[in-house]
Amino acid sequence: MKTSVPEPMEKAFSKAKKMVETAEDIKIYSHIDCDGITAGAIISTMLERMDKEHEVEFISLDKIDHLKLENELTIFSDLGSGQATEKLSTSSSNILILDHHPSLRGRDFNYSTIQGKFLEINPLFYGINGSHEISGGGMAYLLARKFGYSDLSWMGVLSGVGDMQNSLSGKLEGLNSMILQESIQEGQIKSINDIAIYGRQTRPLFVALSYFGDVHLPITNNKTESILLLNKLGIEKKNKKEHRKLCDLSSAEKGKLFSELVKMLSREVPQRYIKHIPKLVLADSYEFLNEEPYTPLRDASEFSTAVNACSRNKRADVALKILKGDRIAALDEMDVLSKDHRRYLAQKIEAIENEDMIISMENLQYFEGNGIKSEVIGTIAGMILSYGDWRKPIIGFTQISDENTDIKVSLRCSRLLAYDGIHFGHIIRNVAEKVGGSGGGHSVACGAYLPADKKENFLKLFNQCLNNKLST
Ligand SMILES: [Mn+2]
Repeated sequence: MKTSVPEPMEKAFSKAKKMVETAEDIKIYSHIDCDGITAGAIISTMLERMDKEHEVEFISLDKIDHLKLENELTIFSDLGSGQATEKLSTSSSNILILDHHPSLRGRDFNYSTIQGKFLEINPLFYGINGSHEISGGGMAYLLARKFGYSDLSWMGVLSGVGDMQNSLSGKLEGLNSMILQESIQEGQIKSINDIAIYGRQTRPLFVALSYFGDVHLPITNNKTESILLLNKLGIEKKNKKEHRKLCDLSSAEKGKLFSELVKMLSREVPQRYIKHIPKLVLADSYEFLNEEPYTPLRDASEFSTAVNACSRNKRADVALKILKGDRIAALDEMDVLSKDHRRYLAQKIEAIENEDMIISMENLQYFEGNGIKSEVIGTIAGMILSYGDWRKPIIGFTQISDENTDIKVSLRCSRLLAYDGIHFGHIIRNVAEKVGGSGGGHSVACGAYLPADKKENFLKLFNQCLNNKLST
């Protein structure tokens, strides 16, 4: 079935289009993560093409309450729904929200107290799931599309991947898949059902393999074992001098690798999970055909890491330039930021591993971030998942920022738990709210914000909540 934008939602975007057309001076606040930065790039490109005066600023959620709106039109993108943005309205500034997170304002919200024009477009108002059917960048693209800019669809795909919208099923679904199809039609993307290892274009295959999967295998974090595995399968490690990457493999070679990974996983998990294993080994990947092969921009997943590397270093401006087409100056800067990002992640992970920082409770495992930047606590939780016990989720804690002592929490778990029907995004929201925080997200990747002194309480409740839910 072909997915399309529901009629009432199309109407809302038509209204949004008018708001943009009639405004001469526009400010965009977008979220400072891969999805938000890409959303900002879509809107900025769109406005530039229309010769509209505008400014983009990337912010974290805690900044929103303190904003003063001074422009004729303010666009909140990938944020704004979960905040009391209506309180910011003035008679001289209109507000447009394009978000996909749960909204504080339901359909029956009383808008009469708002002074200027206020339009909030959120997929949840139209029965569309905001965690796997459309991202913040996807929402931005649906607006750009109203102006005929379907060539920006590739960025809608990038933001969906950056937001981990495909994390559970391994493919883009719903409106995400509609946006993907438009991008394929534009000749920008090739979608390939491929082995689900990270680093298709840039990582030597034996390295990429050592990071495979959310269940601990002999090859996990073990490059020697990875090399032995490739030898055993008769897969060449090098093309002449260069290490081969996943994208260099023939389909026969990929087939051999697929069967072997399925076999290895089957030895590690209980019988009833075996039917899910192929879903862990294969996923759709998205290749940007206009980007150079063997660069991090060629593969959507690697591109999104590069954008995150910029945001972690508070250099969203670099990512914005690249997204808007700068492939020279900004690319060198991004390269440096990416190397630094990888080094940072490796150091933190090594520390967690060497110092045995993963603490196990009955139903969960956690680690104290000890200064890990809040922007990457989720990435790190995901990367150390395979060091721990795949039967339990792993939770990382860190302070939000130097100035803000509240806690950011990130959870990652094996997809096998989600196939069992556990939705950690829902659980984390409930538990966080019980201790005076907020949270949400996907079933296998989610997070929360907690008051500074609520960590112990949160852990206790979370652990209790999982009693009898996890398999043994
Ligand atoms: Mn988002």
